[in-house]
Amino acid sequence: MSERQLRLSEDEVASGLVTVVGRPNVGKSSLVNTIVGTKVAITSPVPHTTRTRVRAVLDRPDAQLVFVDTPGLHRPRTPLGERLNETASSSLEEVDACVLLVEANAPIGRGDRFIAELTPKGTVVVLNKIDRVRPGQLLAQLERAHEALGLEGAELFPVSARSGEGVDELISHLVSLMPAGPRYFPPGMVSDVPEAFFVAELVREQLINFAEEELPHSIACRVTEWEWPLVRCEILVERESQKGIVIGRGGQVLKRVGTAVRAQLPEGAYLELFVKVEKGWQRRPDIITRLGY
Ligand SMILES: Nc1nc2c(ncn2[C@@H]2O[C@H](COP(=O)(O)OP(=O)(O)OP(=O)(O)O)[C@@H](O)[C@H]2O)c(=O)[nH]1
Ligand SMILES: [Mg+2]
Repeated sequence: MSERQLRLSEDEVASGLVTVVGRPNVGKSSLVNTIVGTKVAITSPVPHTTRTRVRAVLDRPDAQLVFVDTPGLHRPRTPLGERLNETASSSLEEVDACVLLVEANAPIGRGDRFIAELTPKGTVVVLNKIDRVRPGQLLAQLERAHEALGLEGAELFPVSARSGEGVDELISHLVSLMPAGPRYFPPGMVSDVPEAFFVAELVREQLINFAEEELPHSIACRVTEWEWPLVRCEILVERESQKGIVIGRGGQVLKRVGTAVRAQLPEGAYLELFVKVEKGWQRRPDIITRLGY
């Protein structure tokens, strides 16, 4: 038993907030999903998938860690991009640990270093996607990470959010960093994302995966009616021409999206999808706020 555990009082465990930050697309949401063992955040091969802060709970007999998944930090080009950055950087306040995620299979560059400079002292560096590199490459990348990030003495953990390799070691280390405290979330609660918001996210995830190159950023989804099992979800696009792409020939795209989302919902769900044009919403802070971003 460690010294810290000896100091725990009866209702206390190792507990705290762990914020996960990094460039877009490095695998933050995938890692958080793997850590908590269920899908709490949507993921995609396209950058800027996550638009909100998502809290996900890892509850164990000896510990409760609340992971905070954040939007990828980047050089913003739209008011939406600025909002995403604000959400991510404000998530770095008052954390018990910070995970800076970088990729094992891509150069660690200025974008990563910029984020490293925003992180608090004692940040844990995680090299993700090790399933994509050979052992020799991984060693070289681990060496480069220290230098490129400028985080002298930072602990480095190679993982694969996809295969789960290295994730247990990372979790054990993070548990060891937590102070003693109460459980902040009730048993069984795995995330703080409201159900309706999550369904809208599932719709957006499918659209990102089906839609064409430029479209993902232009799509926003929101549930407008929740009369379980009836769920009505509105899909916003920015231009009239994008409406057709989202609907697809003969409604094919919407149909595939609906089927894929329903497969992830409790049986009997009846999902209605509508497409609406909200001109240039990415550049309109009032709409960005209304969408919950
Ligand atoms: N091969 C491999 N791919 C991964 C791994 N982790 C994530 N990915 C892929 O990387 C892409 C991005 O993953 P996300 O989890 O959405 O990345 P993110 O950092 O949350 O991205 P944003 O929300 O846009 O900032 C997806 O296609 C994932 O499937 C991994 O360990 N190995
Ligand atoms: Mg994400």
